[in-house]
Amino acid sequence: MEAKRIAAEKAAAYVQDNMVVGLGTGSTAYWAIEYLGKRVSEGLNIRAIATSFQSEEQARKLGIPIVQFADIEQIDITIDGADEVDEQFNLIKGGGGALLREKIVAAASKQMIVIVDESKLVGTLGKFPLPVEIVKFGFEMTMKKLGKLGCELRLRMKDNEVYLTDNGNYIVDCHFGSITEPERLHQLINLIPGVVDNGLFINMTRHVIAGYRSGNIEELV
Ligand code: ABF
Repeated sequence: MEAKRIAAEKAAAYVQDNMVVGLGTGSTAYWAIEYLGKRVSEGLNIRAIATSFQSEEQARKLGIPIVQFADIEQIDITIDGADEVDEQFNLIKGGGGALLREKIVAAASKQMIVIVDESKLVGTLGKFPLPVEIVKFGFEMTMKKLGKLGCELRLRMKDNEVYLTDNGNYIVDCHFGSITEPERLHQLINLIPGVVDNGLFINMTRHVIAGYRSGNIEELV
């Protein structure tokens, strides 16, 4: 927890007055939202867009003003976590189920800071199962086609029910083991009818902040 918290605090310090801020999802982004809430209570003037109902609720409770896409031209900075980060800053995201909103927010942002603890830094992506958001209609067929890409896959469940995203879709967790061509895989997955998007984030960030259990912080740019 400490490693996530210190990375989040460092990232939150990049936020300046009058910025529109994208708020990530997950236990690392949680800390960034907490720090931003503290800074807002001390007078920082920002507007924010959240990547999940959960983060939006947290932000509202802290008094961070929430806006919608109709209210803004673009997002100045987004701070979000990740499940894996490789040396080229390609990411796997979506373990928390918010990958689609996270990608829409990241794509609308001038810059994205990714905050992780050291355990998320990897040489090659793929040990963490890649989350793929799919629509309900025909999901069995969509899953068959995903399986043909060479992964072991599982429909995500929660409390004995099929897990539903904030967008009312399903998530399939695809275990590839090793993803040697992330950009190509990203394209192949998104070409399958029924797939909404997948958790590979390619060339979406140039700034990663990693917290270490030792208390050190590494900024990769
Ligand atoms: C979000 O939260 C997701 O994209 C990712 O799945 C997850 C990271 O989790 P945590 O910060 O809780 O380790 O950023």
